[in-house]
Amino acid sequence: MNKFMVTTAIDYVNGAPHIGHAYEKILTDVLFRHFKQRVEKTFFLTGVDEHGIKIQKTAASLNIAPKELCDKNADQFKQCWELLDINYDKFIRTTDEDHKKIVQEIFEKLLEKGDIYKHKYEGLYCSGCECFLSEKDLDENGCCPIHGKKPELVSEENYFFKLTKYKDAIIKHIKENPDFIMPSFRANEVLNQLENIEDISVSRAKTNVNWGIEVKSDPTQVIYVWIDALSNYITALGYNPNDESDEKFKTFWPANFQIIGKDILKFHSIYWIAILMALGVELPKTIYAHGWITIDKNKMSKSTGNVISPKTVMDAFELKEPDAFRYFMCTSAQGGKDGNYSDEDFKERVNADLANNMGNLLNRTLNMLTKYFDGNILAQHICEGELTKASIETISKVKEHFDKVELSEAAAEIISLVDMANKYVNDNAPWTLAKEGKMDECGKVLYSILDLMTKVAVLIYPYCPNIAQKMAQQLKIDINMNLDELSAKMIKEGKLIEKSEIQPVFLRMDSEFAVKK
Ligand code: ME8
Repeated sequence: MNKFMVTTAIDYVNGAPHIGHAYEKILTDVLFRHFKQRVEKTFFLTGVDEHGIKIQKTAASLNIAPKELCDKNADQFKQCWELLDINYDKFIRTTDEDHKKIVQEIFEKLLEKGDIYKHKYEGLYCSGCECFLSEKDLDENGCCPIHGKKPELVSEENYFFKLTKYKDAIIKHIKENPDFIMPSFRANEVLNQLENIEDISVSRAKTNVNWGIEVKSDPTQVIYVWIDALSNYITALGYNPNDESDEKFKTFWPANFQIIGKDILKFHSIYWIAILMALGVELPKTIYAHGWITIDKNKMSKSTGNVISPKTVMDAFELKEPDAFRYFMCTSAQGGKDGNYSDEDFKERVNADLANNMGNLLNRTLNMLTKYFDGNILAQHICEGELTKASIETISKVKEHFDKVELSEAAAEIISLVDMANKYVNDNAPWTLAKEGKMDECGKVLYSILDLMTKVAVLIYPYCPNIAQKMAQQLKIDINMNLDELSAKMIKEGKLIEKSEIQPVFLRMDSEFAVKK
């Protein structure tokens, strides 16, 4: 792999970011930071989705212009990602002028090709999903099963996209590429949905929806918000349907992973893929659908008042760095399933894994090194043993998990390496060896643990960049190294640390609760 590109869904700006939005951006950032340790050219795209009836209605209810709402909330998303150390390369807003222009061109191209045609239509529209639903999509009360609201009956003359034309090609692509939809259990879901697809409406009459991108050749219509939003993945790179695309597009497209929530898998694995096929653009390598985060096992919703923001959590626990929250989010669900946030689980897991297990081990070992060897690594202590073998194996296992977006599983491998080192230190009791005057043996035990911690620091870095940086400072390694450079015997002979330089990498969290009881 010589380049790596990852994208997130772009969030609707009709509200402030919550921990569900944060979950996705954190997963993506951790994935990105890991691949940055393996690949030279990388690109991370995220942003916000600003058009559509949902934003129009929210702005109207607040008595402000849609653009004002978008500006205010887009800023909140940006600030939130800064707080969480989300290291994106580009933050796209669908109100960006260059995005709007290319979306218009994409629409015209599909019209020209005959893949878009005009058609009179009546259907049930859910503004929450921003899509038409059929009777069989509704629950027993005639409501949208995701948003719990009755869809509106809409009758309009719209433009339609010939989705059905691409049905067989999409089915074939999914069947022939087992990594195309991840986790693999979601592929069947999509294949089932494909059985019943129809052509989709891709514009709305401006008289009904005016907050959107106008159809260039027919200003009475605005482009359907999902066509606008999905196109962001290529407009952000400077794709041009009529002319040569920018260097960025040529370098980074197709994306290696497009990370989205399970609720919008249909839009990504069917609609988006059909659009790309129609444009003759290469398909992304993998669409990865993550599960949903609940709070205390309840779905987050404005009406129940349990929507919490990452800032609320960070403030409640007086966290200055987002590492603990990032770590918790990545370990809160396995294999693309749903996860849950609770204050108790958060506190318990990060205290156990990051403070007691990882942080204390480093702290104890460095303190012993200063106590018995004045912080020096002696040539005769540099050795390879069972911990070296386990560390090197862990690097491969972590890589394999990341290849499948198994971030919780990869973290578990790192923590189990730390567990092994904790057991090793207790079994070998360097303090007893020192008491008995077996200084060479003692030095080797300490070396083995410290050298293992270099692997732990680099592997945990994508999850906990600040903690890892503090570990690296004390172990005198460069945290920005490539995983290929991470080998045995990273710690060299000579002075490693002064007692005054030793600092805890993560303090146990006590205190408060973020979720109102
Ligand atoms: O769907 N847990 O925007 P959105 C986990 N604009 N993920 C969650 C979540 C939760 N509780 N709530 C939301 C949209 N998400 C469109 C996307 S992409 C071209 C356009 C995830 O603000 C959700 O699954 O409703 C989605 O991936 C993302 O947050 C944005 O959701």
